[in-house]
Amino acid sequence: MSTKSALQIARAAYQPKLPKALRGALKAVEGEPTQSVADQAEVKKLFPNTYGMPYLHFEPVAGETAKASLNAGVILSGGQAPGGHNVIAGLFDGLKRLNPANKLYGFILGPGGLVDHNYMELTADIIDEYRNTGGFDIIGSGRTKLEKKEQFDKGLEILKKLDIKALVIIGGDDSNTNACVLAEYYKAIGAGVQVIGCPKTIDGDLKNSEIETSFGFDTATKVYSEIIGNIERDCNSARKYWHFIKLMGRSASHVTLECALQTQPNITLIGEEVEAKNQTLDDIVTYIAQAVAARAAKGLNFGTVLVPEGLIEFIPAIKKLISELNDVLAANQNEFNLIKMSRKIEYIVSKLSPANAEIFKSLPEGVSRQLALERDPHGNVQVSLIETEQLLADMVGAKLAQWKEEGKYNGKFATQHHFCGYEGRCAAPSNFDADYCYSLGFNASMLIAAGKTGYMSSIKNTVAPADQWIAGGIPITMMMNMEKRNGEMKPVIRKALVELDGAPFKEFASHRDEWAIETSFVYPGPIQYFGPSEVCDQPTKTLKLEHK
Ligand code: FBP
Repeated sequence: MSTKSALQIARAAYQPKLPKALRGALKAVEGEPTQSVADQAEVKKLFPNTYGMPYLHFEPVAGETAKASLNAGVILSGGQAPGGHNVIAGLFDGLKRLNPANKLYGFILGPGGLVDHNYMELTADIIDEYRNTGGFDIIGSGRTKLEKKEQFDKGLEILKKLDIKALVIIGGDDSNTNACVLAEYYKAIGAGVQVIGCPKTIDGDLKNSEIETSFGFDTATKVYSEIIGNIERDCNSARKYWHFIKLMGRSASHVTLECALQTQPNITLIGEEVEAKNQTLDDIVTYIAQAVAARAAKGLNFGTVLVPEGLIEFIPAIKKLISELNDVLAANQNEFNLIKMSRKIEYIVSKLSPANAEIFKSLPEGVSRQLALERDPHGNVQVSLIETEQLLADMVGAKLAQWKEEGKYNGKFATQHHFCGYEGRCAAPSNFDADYCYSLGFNASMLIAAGKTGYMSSIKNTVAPADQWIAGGIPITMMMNMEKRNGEMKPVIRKALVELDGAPFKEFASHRDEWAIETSFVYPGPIQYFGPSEVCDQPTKTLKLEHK
């Protein structure tokens, strides 16, 4: 029996669209020199060889650009995002167009594959199996942080052995920070290896004027919006549950905001707003309970609440606690590692300031464990493991029970909980992501051919049809600032959070009071891969509102 679905077979034949500039011979046109988004002096000092490089874009020229052959390597880094396979397919096709003798090697299971010399050659047969498919399974992904000179040198050994002259790192803000550090180091020692980044993450928080969106955001938000729409329709049919739906997005609330714009739920929490308004957990619970009570007064004992995964980190009091926890853990790492598991929490409480110790002790055990003990290799709190949706539903239930006793509320409140996260990260890429990713990868090969290093592949004008997209590159140092990590100031790419004066948030804010009380649900349905363009080729509402 075939191991492929009918859609997979039909989808394999899809030919992603490319911008005009990438279809034939091209030339690189350089723009103005750049500066980092903040802390210019510090970032410049740390990146003397790759700081301040100019923007560039490609323009079509007549003829063909033949190039001497070269080998390249590719790494998939961090969380999966739909379209990663197409970045690799675009990179492969671009390299082959430059010179059919070019070879592409994939490092297995993320940056660790480079350090551990775990790799495979990606041949045409392998690439063809993965065109237009979701997932990162072609070579796997991982979260190993590249930060030590020994790792860079170990990596260089295998790059030299395979005669690899360029490495493409496909990742989010942390992984592209790695790419930039690696580019700087290889340039400083004259290693002869270029490093190019590609903007990946479903979270949508790796963007700026030159990177309009990170890949995977389009597909993931469409998958989640389909699920939310289905839940809304069930909710509006049975009329007996409030559904609390947590959405992935480690820090920024872009995923939640986009899904809200697509599905018009009753309540949507946006972490960035919670922080700006200095809200407490109780403020959030009261806000939800008020909407539940207002709908109950109209006989509507059902509804939907969208909760961004990173909410907890935006609540100012908890943010302060996490920041002190980070310092405590960094300063006492050796002692902390020697302490028995059962005594770790007690140890942390003893080191915290009295105010933070009180907040820490007041949190449910699962949440305090997550904040203190279970971090990813970049030191991030693993918010996907914190059950915020359950926590909020329980707290809203308790508040409503209290209001009932006080005669302020007389409805029914039964809840269901959902987490839309992993189910969206490996979906078959939408047409937008299939085209965008292929272009990002193809464009990366052109940046390699142009001799660039420390650049991120950039495809702009993405609300226009693909042939009008603008291909080029931006220096990664441009996106950097200094932030505290593990107790030390480090250069990192600044995350793009939801802007409260940006068009997507304003659009949402202008409707939310009505959505809270009325039932204004929209049911987007599943991603369509074949059919009329207005159904199949729509970019996200966020992208359209940001680039009207
Ligand atoms: P990236 O930033 O690496 O793209 O990953 C994003 C993400 O999907 C977050 O939304 C989520 O919090 C996290 O990965 C989950 O991590 P893991 O896959 O390690 O459980």
